[in-house]
Amino acid sequence: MKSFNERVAELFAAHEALICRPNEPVEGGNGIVTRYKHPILTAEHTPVFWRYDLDERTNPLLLERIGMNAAFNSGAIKWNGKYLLVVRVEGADRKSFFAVAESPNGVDNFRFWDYPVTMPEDTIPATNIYDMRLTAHEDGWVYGIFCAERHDDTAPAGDLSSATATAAICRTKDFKTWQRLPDLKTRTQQRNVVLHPEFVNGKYALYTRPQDGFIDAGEGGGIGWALIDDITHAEVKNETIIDPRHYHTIKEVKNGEGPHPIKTPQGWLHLAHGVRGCAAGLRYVLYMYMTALDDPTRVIASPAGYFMAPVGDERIGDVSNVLFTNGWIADEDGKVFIYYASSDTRMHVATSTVEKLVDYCMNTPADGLTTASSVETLKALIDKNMRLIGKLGIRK
Ligand code: BGC
Ligand code: BMA
Repeated sequence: MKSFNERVAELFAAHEALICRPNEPVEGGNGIVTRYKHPILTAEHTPVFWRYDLDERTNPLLLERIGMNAAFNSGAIKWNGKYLLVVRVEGADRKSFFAVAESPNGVDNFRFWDYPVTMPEDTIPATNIYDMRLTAHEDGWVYGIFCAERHDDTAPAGDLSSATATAAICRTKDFKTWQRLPDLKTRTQQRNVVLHPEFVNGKYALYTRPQDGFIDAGEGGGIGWALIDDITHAEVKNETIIDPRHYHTIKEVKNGEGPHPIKTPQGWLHLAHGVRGCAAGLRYVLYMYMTALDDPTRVIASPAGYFMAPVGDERIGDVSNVLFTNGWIADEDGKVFIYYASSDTRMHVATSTVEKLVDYCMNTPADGLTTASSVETLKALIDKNMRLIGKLGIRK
């Protein structure tokens, strides 16, 4: 029979082995992004000392006391040379909270800091908080905008599911102490609100996602944009839709900005999620678009279809058929680390470069919105290739 201390040591050793497991790129793919073999964070990556009471007197059987369910939808930032994620960790009790995990190389060895984030409340406390977007703003603060969810008390008695989604705003300079600012004031509910990293006309600028209800985007037409006078009392006064939803596309039902866009010489590079409905429920995929440098609201490239969709094990989880992203990091050398979660369960990384992603956006045909148009687009590429294939003598 192993002693209590031996069993504790085993728990720590197994956890350490999981965290230090090297990740490796998956060969093949479409040339645009490289996926990695292992998820970078799961519930099992949370520290042993979050889940177990390590005192033999109070936990002689060494049972798990606080279950962790998932580690997903993470904000991302490069900080003091480290790849930092502000992870949405969800306990077995269905409450999400934020916790920082850091890696030396962006693809493996992600380790949670010892304590989760203590997020101050706004005047009305939230029941649940999730999906933080991080922005190192030119004003010197790092902002986090996330969704604060509260029960909708106007719902009929007995309806325990109606809720409200509000954009909550906080800021930090060290990821340890977080200052909470008042929640965003807006005409509608909001999820997927993201702070643009630069002032625009001297104002803070937000990507928004107005929605009629907690789930339904309704008349909220897509990804919006709003200029904010005072971030410490943020209010959306005018909102324009910059990337609309459209019938029979990957963003028919909903869409939302992912992390804030990356500035490139060719324009702002955007990563977003699009949702469509089907018999199996909602299907979430990632897509990209670009906007003009001199006018971040003007779309200059809109490649058709999804950029990444769930594959293999990614398809299955608590909310299956979902890829979601709210974090990416562009290194100085142009390498891009895309942090995405699969099926509301685990975190992954995929890598690319700014050059490839801009090429993808600029040169992938746009969506013609009908089958006939898609077939014409396809035939144009085949025609071009047929001439080349003849010349190259690739095919007899
Ligand atoms: C969940 C989110 C989800 C939202 C809308 C919330 O209760 O925590 O993950 O996006 O509902 O379905
Ligand atoms: C949402 C998002 C995410 C989640 C997704 C799928 O609306 O805000 O939190 O990943 O649904 O459940």
